Amino acid sequence: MSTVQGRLRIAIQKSGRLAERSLDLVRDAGLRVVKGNNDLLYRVENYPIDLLRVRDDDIPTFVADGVCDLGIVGENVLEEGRNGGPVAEVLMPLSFGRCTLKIAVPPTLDYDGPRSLEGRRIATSYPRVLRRYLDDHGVKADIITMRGAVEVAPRLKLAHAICDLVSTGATLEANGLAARETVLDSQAVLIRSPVAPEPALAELLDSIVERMAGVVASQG
Ligand code: PRT
Ligand code: ZN
Repeated sequence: MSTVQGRLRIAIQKSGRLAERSLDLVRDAGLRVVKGNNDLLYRVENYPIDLLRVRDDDIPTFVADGVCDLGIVGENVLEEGRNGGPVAEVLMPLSFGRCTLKIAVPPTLDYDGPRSLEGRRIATSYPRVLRRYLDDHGVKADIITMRGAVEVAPRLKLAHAICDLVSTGATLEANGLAARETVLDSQAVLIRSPVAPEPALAELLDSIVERMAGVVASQG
């Protein structure tokens, strides 16, 4: 599908925490990005490449299905999206967008390891990743899925604990929650489609990946 227009497609987050750094990486790799006449698509003027600007949650599927050839997304989103279908290949970590998916609890919950979560209710935006973690630790707990504002769930008595992304820890602290377990360490990664591009674009794709690797390496 990516090949119908004779152009490669790279999926990046439209706006949010990864958007700017993703665009920087593309530019540093030598791609001259120009805004198209719509917000969704930016064009690269010196190569047959388009940037598809979407919500980060859509990126793993677009790349896995071959709608896009490359993508930049957080490992947390990639892990949550795993559903037994085709998967994008992780080419390299990008050293930005670092965060950790953690289980955090209020001081009122007597905590002594994952077993303390048995029979409890945990609010999260990452139900699949959390379920795998709980299964691995032999813990049976109820998961309630929230799209945002997960950190307020204990105060509203919606849940006994939360499982959410943490970077500075300020959000947990502001909500009187203490981090107890690390479920997943995450950063942005470059992913590649399992669907091959049209032959005329294969070499370009490899060279773009190589240049991005060079940029990442030079940033130490
Ligand atoms: O609109 P779209 O769906 O594309 O964006 P989004 O709202 O889903 O994601 P966005 O832009 O918030 O985050 C994009 C990616 O950045 C995430 O998927 C992570 O890979 C990465 N990232 C890095 C983070 C954080 N750090 C982070 N701190 N994503 C979210 N947070 C949130 C967290 O959920 C919590 O609410 O920030 C808060 C905690 O931050 P601290 O600093 O208070 O600990
Ligand atoms: Zn999202």
